[in-house]
Amino acid sequence: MIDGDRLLAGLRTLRGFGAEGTGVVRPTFSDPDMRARRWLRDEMVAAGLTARIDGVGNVVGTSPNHGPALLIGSHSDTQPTGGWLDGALGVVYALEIARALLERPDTSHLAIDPVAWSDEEGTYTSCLGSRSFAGRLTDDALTDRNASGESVAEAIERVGLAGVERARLDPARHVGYVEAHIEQGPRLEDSGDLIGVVTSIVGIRAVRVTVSGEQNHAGTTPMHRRADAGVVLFEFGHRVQQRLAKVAGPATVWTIGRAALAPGAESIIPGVASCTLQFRDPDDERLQVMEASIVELAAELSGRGPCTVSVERRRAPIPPTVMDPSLREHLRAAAEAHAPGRWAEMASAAGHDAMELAHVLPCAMVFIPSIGGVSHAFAEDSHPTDIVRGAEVLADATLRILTDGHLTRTPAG
Ligand code: HGY
Ligand code: MN
Ligand code: MN
Repeated sequence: MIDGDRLLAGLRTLRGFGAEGTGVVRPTFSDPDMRARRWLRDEMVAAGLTARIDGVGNVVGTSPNHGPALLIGSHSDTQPTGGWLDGALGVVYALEIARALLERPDTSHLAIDPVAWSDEEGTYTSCLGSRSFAGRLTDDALTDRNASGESVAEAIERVGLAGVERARLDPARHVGYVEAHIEQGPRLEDSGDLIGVVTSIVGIRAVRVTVSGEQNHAGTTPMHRRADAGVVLFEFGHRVQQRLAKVAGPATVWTIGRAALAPGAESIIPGVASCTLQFRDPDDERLQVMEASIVELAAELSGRGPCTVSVERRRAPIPPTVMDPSLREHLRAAAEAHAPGRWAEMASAAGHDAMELAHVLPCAMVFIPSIGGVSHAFAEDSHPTDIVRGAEVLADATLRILTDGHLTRTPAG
């Protein structure tokens, strides 16, 4: 149903915006990101849709056909040093499926609205675009900043989107959202499965741990007179590993992804030290227990001294998200049709825009294998045959969804 060569060519073109070696550097609102969004908008128009970049950077395509319409997409921004398929795969699938169905006389009446979300990766604030589209973006998020201190609002101004209307879900038109994504893990490749039908997306919590001590001279300050924030942060990092391992389940993960010592000079005892600590699990109660044990450890270290240790949430907790059963049924049928006996149902250990959209719309996701299970790295890759097959599965499921006589709006949550 889809044009595999055109699909792969589109992915390679999108890769070109911010390409570095085999990877991509296309953080939200960067020059390559905005050039990519303009290219996607123009491609959607060339495919016969209307399309625009909205007030938070979403590229939203609208079919010329009346609803019911299926939203298909993913994000086109990347991690600071990202892979070429994370997000991009689902965006180019959406473009290809919208184009292919409009080209065929027997499907040209169906409504597919493709979308490229803004800042799923959280360069400024995670899932910025899908939160906005779902009506879940609060004004305080516009003050969130990227690593160089620019706020969302300042970035929107800088790229010329200030005052541009933000696109919103049309409940009378949109009946569901489906997203294809690389698995970003080793599960499919290890099992030899070619397609993953997502059952749920893990819950995600993230805190910032800040240790406050006393900045002083690294030579003249006797060891017993120090309040070295760095030493306490490293102790926290070591002990939290042990604490969390005790409460972890089979799918629990946690990561200290960023740490800083201030002022960060070789001959100065750090007065302040901080790190991010992100943790994920399919079970929200376990996430609650994990957060409580992190706070408890911080309190113990503070009580012992000589530094104080504080824990603050970096963002509102994201609960586990269950995918819509009826949309999933169509994905299962399409997977069996294109990868008979070689597909699996699985939870997503990565976060996705569907976490936000599932509050207002039935959502479902489909995965293709990642080579070596690698992602969020320049080495991220998938086999071209797997890429094309994934698009065929999503196109087939799209047809099943839009021709399913029982299609009704049953927004989850
Ligand atoms: O971190 C995640 O799970 C997503 O790739 N942003
Ligand atoms: Mn990602
Ligand atoms: Mn992603």
